[in-house]
Amino acid sequence: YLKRNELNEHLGKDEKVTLGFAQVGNESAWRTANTDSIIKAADHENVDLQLKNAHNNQEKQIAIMREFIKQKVDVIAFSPLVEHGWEEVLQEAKNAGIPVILSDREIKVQDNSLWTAFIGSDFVEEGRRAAQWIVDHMESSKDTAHIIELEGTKNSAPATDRKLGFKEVLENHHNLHIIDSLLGDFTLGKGKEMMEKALQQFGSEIDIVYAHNDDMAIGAIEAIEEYGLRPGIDIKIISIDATNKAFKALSTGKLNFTVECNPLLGPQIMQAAKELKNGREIPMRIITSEETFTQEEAKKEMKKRNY
Ligand code: GYE
Repeated sequence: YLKRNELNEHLGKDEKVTLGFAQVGNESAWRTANTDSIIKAADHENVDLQLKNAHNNQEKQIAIMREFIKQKVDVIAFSPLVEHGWEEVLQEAKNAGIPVILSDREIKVQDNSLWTAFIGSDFVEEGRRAAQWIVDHMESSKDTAHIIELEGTKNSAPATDRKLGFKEVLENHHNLHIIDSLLGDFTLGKGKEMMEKALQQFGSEIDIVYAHNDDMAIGAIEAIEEYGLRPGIDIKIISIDATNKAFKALSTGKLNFTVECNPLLGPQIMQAAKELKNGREIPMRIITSEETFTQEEAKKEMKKRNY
């Protein structure tokens, strides 16, 4: 009888892949949808998935990757907490002959042969889109607007790039000022806490909140309501992700705009893992296409959005 490999070859089928996935944490609704997508896609694609969570701790994430290397998984994928500090563990994976996929967040390393592919979004573009909405919705181009920025995890690719893209557009509009940038860590709780702080300091001087994700925007909405102002009216709010809770807030007029960031990366990750396991080349950067949503558009799309 034929052994499994031979049988696969005989049938023209690929070998089963073992994928070690080091998820970054549970910080947001986006992340929950992302994790679900990975689990479902692995199941659907018959991938042997080892999924571990680093709870937003880089050391933990590195330790998880080392475990995967020890286990000799076929492919490692991870969503890097921050951009720097991965050289050592990636070199270990490379020495062990294990290809590494960057899931949703990019990294900064000298040697780009340390990773194989990135699957995710263009965060700089997301930041630009958020700022463009403000530019397009200012009553007069001479009106000044005071903006509070709620930033995601410090030194993470989405926080750095969403800030960059936003600032790039603002540079041509000197009437739009970021009066403070506060670290909200991509969580609802921290977003709320930082918004409370901003309100204490600036009160109704604040015209706009730019949140790097929906969860922090929802936190800001709560803080603004408790402060006695109307979110979406007295203070405009824009965010990134376009999750179901953002659609709800848009439909009730409490959020003004959200820029989509697609968390459903599971199918592409499984596809890439299979290709790598079977010795085929894959593109280095796979960027997902995305939309933006106004209050009217959110009302129409809400039912279709199940994360
Ligand atoms: O936008 C945010 C999450 O890395 C794209 O991380 C991801 C971001 C996402 O916590 O909600």
